[in-house]
Formats: sequence, C-alpha cells, structure tokens
Amino acid sequence: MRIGITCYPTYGGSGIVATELGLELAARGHDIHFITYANPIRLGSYQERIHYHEVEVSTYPLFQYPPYCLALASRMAEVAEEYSLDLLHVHYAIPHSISAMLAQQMLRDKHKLPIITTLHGTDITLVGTDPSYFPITKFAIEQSDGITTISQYLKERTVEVFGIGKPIQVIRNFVNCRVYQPAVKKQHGEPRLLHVSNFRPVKRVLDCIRILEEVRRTTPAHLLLAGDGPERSPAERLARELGIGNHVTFLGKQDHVERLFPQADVLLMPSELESFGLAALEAMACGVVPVATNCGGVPELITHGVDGFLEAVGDIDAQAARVVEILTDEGAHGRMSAAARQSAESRFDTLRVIPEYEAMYREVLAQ
Ligand code: GMT
Repeated sequence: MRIGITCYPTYGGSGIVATELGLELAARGHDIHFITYANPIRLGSYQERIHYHEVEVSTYPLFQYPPYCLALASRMAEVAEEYSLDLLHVHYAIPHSISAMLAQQMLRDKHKLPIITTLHGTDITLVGTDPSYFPITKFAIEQSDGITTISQYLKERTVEVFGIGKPIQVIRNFVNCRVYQPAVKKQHGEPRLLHVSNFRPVKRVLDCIRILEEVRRTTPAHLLLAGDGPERSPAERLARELGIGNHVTFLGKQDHVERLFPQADVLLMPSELESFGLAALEAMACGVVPVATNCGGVPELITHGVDGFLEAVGDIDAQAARVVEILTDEGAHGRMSAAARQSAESRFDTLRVIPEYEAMYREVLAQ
C-alpha cells in the first residue's frame, strides 16, 4: 500500500508512534510518505520506502496566525495525487484530520482518499474538550473513514465525551522487541531509576525527585531523567533544594532510548494521566520494572504486582516503597523483570500489532 502519515513530528508520544509505525510498515513492503512540518522524531537517516515531504508555511503580514492547517491540506493533496496514495493516516485529531478532509475534498473528482485518524490522548482529554475545539474535534472523528484509539480507556472516553456512534478500533501502542532488549551486562554503580517524558505538568516529573528522596532514606539509588520541557527547571531546583542534586542526572532529549532503558533498574511514570504510557512499555521490553500510577489506560499495560506496580497519583510514599521493594528483593526483581519482558513480547510486539493496522487499512479501502 502507499500510505501518507501525518503527525506532530518533534514532540510527544503520538509522533513517536506514528514514526515507528511508518518504519515498521516500510519494512513490511509498504511505501510510506511522511507529510509533516519537520523531519519526524526517530526517523533517522535514509531508509528504503520512506519518503518525507515537508510542509512549508509562508507568512504574510496579514496573517497574525500562519494557516498551517491549510498549507498541510495543500501538501497532502499534492503528495496524494503525485504518488497515488491509497490512504492518509493521521495521528492526533487536531488539526491533522481536518487538513486531511480538505485534501480529500480537493481530490474528490479524481482520486479516492480515505482517512484514518488515530487518537492518542490529549487530543481528546485536553484539547478536544476545550470549548473552542470541541465541535471541530467531534466533526473530525465523525467524518474519518476509520478511527483507532491506543487504549480501551481512550475509546470509552471518546464515546463518552463526544457521543461517537461509529465503530472505534482499539490498536494499542507497540514495541519492537528485537530493538528494545534487556541488557546483556548492566553498568556498575548505584541502582538506577529512570524517567522518560516531555516534562509537561501531566507527567508530574517533580514526583520523581520526591520519590528518589524517599527511596534514598533507606536504599542507595540514582535518578536519570531523559527528555526536556517546561518542568525541567522546577525539577532541577527541587533536587537542589532537597539536597539530592548529586544523585540526579538530567540527560536532556535522547535519540536512542533503546540504549538507555536497559541500563535502568526501575522506570518511574508518576503521570497524572496516561492514555497508554509508551515509555513504560519500552522499559518493560528491556526488562525494566515500571512503578507507575493507576490512571487512564495504564492498567491495560501493567498488571499490578506481576510485571510492574500501580499506585495512586501523587502517593509518593507508596511509589517509593515499591521502588525499595524492587531494589532490595533480588528474587522478586528478577521475576518481575522477566514478566515485564514477557508481557511486552506476548501482547505488544510489533509482530502482533502492526498487522492490526494493516487489516484496518484493508477494511477501510474495501468500504
Ligand atoms: O504525553 C505524551 O507523551 C504526548 C502524548 C501525545 O499525544 O503525543 O502522548 C499520548 O500518546 C502516547 C502514544 O500513543 C501514549 O503512550 C501516551 O499515554 C499519551 N499521553 C497521554 O495520554 C497524556
């Protein structure tokens, strides 16, 4: 198939999933055309069957807000016609689905161009419920030819918030278990806690610092924080104020997290809300046990006490106690680490999940 993919290319889990999906589809013989304003995160250098079409947004003194949505629609229509695309798969409803619909309309007399929208989370839970975006988000979902969500939780939220009657297919986040693997040999030193995110308030990065402080009362540990965003400076300040600055390393944005995860012992994901929690899945594939919060779609990924732990949002003591449990009980740590890898392999491997997208494409093309 010839597939156009649009996503937010530089920021957030939805862009990562869209890029990894494109790479996996290309490896399976499909032609993939990324249509985005920047080179997608994790795309890397040249790959066979991968094409990248940049969307340029011209400014003009009249435009207080340059119309990205329209520039994207024009580019989508151009690329779809030029490369005879079979469909457009957009990630994150706003504005990508709307631009795709405009492209579809532009080509309607000469080219059938179905649209699949994948909803990732904040496009529904935050942006979509904002009164100024609610009607257009509902329209975008209702007019898509196929809709997928990354968890059952997000499907239920979408139906509840927008009253969608059309079928919504749940296709969960995935991980390539040949790329994400447990370490053959771990580096020496203090046990390592790891947090990976875009440091937005919803991720509760400051909780990671507080958890470390609590853990260190009884157990040596070092915290690695990968990523960047608005909560980085407050987190740096808090670590200094609590006197644990020497035990925290801010790594900034990382290109190859598959090399980082295996070096950790525990993954911290203290989020306020996660529709799925991709970072926890990638950690689990590397045999790293997640200590996460019981919110959104996370229980669809982590089975409490088996392949990770789920505690209440903001409960620092409970999350710290789970970290200590993992770091001090070697037997339990080994069992949970193996179970985490096993869950990633048996339920979320690309070999299992990518065919679900392919089946969805075939279904939509047959309509
Ligand atoms: O929170 C992020 O990392 C960004 C956000 C997005 O919309 O780009 O991520 C969402 O999509 C990820 C990939 O499908 C999910 O794993 C995250 O759980 C989800 N984030 C939230 O729901 C807050």
